[in-house]
Amino acid sequence: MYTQALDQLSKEHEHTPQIDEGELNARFQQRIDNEERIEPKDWMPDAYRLTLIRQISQHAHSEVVGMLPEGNWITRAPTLKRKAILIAKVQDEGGHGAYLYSAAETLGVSREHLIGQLLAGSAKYSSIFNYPTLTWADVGAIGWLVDGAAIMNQIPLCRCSYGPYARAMVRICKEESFHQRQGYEIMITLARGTPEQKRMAQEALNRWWWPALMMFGPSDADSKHSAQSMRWKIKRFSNDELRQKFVDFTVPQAEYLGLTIPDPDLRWDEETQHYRFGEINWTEFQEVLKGNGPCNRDRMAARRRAHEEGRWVREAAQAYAEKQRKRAADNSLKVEVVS
Ligand code: BYC
Repeated sequence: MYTQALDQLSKEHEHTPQIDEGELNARFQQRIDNEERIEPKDWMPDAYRLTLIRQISQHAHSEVVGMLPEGNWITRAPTLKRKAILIAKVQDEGGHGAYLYSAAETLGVSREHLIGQLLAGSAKYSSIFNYPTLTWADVGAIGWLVDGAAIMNQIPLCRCSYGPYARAMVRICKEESFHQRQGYEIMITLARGTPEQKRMAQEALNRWWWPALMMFGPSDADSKHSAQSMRWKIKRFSNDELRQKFVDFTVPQAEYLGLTIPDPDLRWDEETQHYRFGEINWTEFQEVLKGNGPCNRDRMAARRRAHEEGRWVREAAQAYAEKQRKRAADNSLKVEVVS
């Protein structure tokens, strides 16, 4: 539907040569500066469209691949209540993927194309989901740290300049905030449990702390897209700003749990009123992005298998939709003949 609208729009522009590209760009930036929302049928620079397709599709892929590490624990959750909550959380992530693919489609790209890129291994998804969930405490640490980092990054996206992305983020953030609480509640239970449970919680924190900091992306000096994305108000804060906010927010939570952040350089800085933290291992980050993290191959294999195994569902849904469409067409024909 939107793809047709975009075709129509570009045809209209073919017939309005009096407005040159520079002028269109200037007007577009003015709208952004005035905090106006950009909607699918509005004119936008190709680079803006491509940046959004890149970011939104990577985000959608992250949600879908993000179902795997936790999904791994559904059959092994310690109680029925924990199992029901975890199933609901994993389903939410699938829903987030669905809203985000829809938001990307408003930019004139098909969901099939984007999923094809993921399955072919040519699309990125968040580095964090290439780490293993070794114990139940990892499910708690993911909720607390990974969803906590996700909220920090995604709340500002609710004010992103592109309307469909911003609107999708509102509901996603509400759900992520519930996810973060359920993870923290698992951590509280473990931290107040037996010495063995507390040890599990500490080990999970040790495993997830640094990968959670990497979720925010490369440092500002190495972030190739940040400057332009901030001018377009797709991003409202830089990677380092959000990472710092996350550290400031999370360290007191670890203290409340009685757990130790695995960073010997972590300290409160009175002068800046922020926590200072140690150097992130950017070599590890780059390796994970290249496909060499601990679970990259497993994650892709699991997604490809799920896609194949779900083929019959997609075909059945399409056949049903076709049958409904034919029935509706036949009925409208009958109405015409009668009248
Ligand atoms: N992992 O110039 P930069 C979730 C890439 S889902 C992998 O700073 P940008 C959840 C980046 O894409 C969490 N790749 O880029 C789900 C770029 O590569 P390309 C996902 C990364 O876009 C289930 C290159 O590095 N959240 O929370 O300005 C269960 C240079 O980076 C990463 C989102 O997707 C990474 N960590 O900023 C639980 C949020 N970081 O495209 C939880 C939306 C960077 O040039 N996305 N790269 O090949 C964003 O906010 C931004 O895209 C980023 C990166 C902050 C991630």
